[in-house]
Amino acid sequence: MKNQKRRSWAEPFKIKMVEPLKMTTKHQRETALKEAGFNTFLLRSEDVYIDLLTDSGTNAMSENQWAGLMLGDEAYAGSRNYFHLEDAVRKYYGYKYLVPTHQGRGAEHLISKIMIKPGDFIPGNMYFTTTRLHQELAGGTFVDVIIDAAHNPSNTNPFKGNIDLQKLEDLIKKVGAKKIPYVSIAGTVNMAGGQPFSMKNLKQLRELTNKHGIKIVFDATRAIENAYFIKTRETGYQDKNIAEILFEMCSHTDGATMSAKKDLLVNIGGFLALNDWDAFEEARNLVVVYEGLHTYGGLAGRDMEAMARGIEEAVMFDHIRARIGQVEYVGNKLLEEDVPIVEPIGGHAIFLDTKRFFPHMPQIEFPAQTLAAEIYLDSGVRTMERGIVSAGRNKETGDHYYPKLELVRLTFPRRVYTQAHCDVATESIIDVYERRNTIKGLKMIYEPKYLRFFQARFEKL
Ligand code: P71
Repeated sequence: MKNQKRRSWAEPFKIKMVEPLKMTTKHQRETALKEAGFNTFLLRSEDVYIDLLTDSGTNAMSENQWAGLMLGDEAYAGSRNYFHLEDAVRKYYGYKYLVPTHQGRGAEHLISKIMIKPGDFIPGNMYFTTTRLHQELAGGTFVDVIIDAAHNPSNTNPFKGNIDLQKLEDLIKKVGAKKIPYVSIAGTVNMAGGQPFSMKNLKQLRELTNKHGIKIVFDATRAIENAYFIKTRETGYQDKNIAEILFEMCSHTDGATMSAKKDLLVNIGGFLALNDWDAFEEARNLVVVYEGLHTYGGLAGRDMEAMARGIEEAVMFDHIRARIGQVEYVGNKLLEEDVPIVEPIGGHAIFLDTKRFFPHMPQIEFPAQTLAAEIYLDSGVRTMERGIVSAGRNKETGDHYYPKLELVRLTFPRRVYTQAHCDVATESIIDVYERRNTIKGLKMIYEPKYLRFFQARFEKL
């Protein structure tokens, strides 16, 4: 080792303010977990030591963003922060028109209402819960056209977020282009394990959709993370910077929905961005019904300022390398101990492959829900189920969807936790893995109608 010179990189920031964490005992965690019905969404954050539930809205803002909060222009109409945000979205994402929304699902609601007619089909690179629900509520049917590799956790294709163009062509043939208002494509596909699509695939998708007059709506929530993978994995992009790649990606699409709570380093916010004037006009009109006036969309002026400043920081290479580097650090440590995870390691999270973790447990005993509960009990680390509970039920048959992927997600808030926190979380998972054969599944005792994973309750079998 002596001759091997190791050169590490570290985060491009230092810590100025700290938030104390409560350390709990195993007995306290047992009580908390029972009260929460074995659902990590129902735990009190106070009872959590390291919170890897989500990277959504959990970011640490910079001093520049906090300073921006003080410059909030809280006028009801025409806030200057709206115009700053509009400039930033035009500069980095390249879309012409902006409608702010309180978060991503606000934008999904608007675009679904505007573009989907009952009986339509909306193909996408794997579903996301809120996106699909809004498509269904508008009368549409989501169709998964992601490549098959995405459903296989050990397939190491570097672009598992790609769309299978043949699947899309087959759908067009079957239902007709008129019934497909748009293709919904997401950056670093969340439910596939944070897997990116390639620029090549996006360009091919553009060609195919142009031929049929079908639009592309980009879920740009984690587009910047996708851009990082294009830079580091796709030939021809090594020398381009993240901002250039982001801009090019968006240029191949017609509009975007955005949950700024991820890439854009804020705690709340989102937007719908469009190039088409007519669609924009309708969105600007609808937003006043559901969110707020079209120059604030449910946000405070200060929130829009933090978002505008967040965009500038989010496209910095040093930032995104450290962000994804932290996820890779944990993933590689788990791989060294043979803990089954989705590969390649994704952008925002590590996904434990519960079908391989608990080969003895049938899917109807909720293996991912069980594992998330067990990890919390072991160390106070909170993770999230992304399996049969999240998948919900088929609205026609009423049966559970049985997704191929039964995963537990360890999601990393941006700029929040240190390498030592990462070590604690990793070691806990390795411990649980070592005693995996002694762990029993769960049964569901309460099931809400919509997005059931948020509030469902369970009991130990
Ligand atoms: C995540 C979230 C937040 C979440 C949402 C639903 C269930 C559990 C957790 C939100 C996303 C997302 C993508 C790709 C749209 C939204 C909705 N993700 N697209 O991963 O990942 O945005 O939460 O701001 O409404 O924990 P919103």
